[in-house]
Amino acid sequence: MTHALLVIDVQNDFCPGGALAVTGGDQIVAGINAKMATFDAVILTQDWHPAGHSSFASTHDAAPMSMTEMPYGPQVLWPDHCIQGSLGAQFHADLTVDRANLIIRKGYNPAIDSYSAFFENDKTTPTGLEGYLRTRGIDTLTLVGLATDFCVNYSAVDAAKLGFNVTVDLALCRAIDFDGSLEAAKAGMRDAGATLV
Ligand code: VGL
Ligand code: ZN
Repeated sequence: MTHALLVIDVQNDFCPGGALAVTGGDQIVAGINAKMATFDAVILTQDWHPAGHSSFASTHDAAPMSMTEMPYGPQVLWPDHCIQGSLGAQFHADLTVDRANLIIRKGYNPAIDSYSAFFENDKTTPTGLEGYLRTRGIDTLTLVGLATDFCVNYSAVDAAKLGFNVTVDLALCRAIDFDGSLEAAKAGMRDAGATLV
């Protein structure tokens, strides 16, 4: 077994004070750092949107957290967040970024959002992470980070569908929890075959 820690989007905009703040998002940083040493590999994801991204409410003159229909399906319209090069897009200052073997950026395609670390929201455009994991012989993943009900959820479901052994450490995740999204995400991750601890 080769076991990687996949740290999802521990960035300033998802922490208190950020543009899309997740309650308690900063509380998981020390615990994530402490875990890193016990894994064969550490991989970070970084939400990385161009200004004017199609997932931003401002791009559509719509209200943040409203829904829209994209060619690939329904899409939540978010406040502007994690704009490439901005302070909000940087990792939380206390995250031990130096331990990362790989940093994978996602959401850079202007027309398609990307919650999952594996595929954009069209569910077909790959990020390349699967190839990295397979060529390194990594077969087992533990997921932590932000937000439980969006990017952690989509990443865990895709990883399980791709055949990786997946554990989600909920104590080291925090949720947006919007419209029942957290309970739905937990059920969906379990259904996909992920283990929630
Ligand atoms: C995320 C909404 C938009 C996340 C990213 O990291 O969960 N959520 N972009
Ligand atoms: Zn985003």
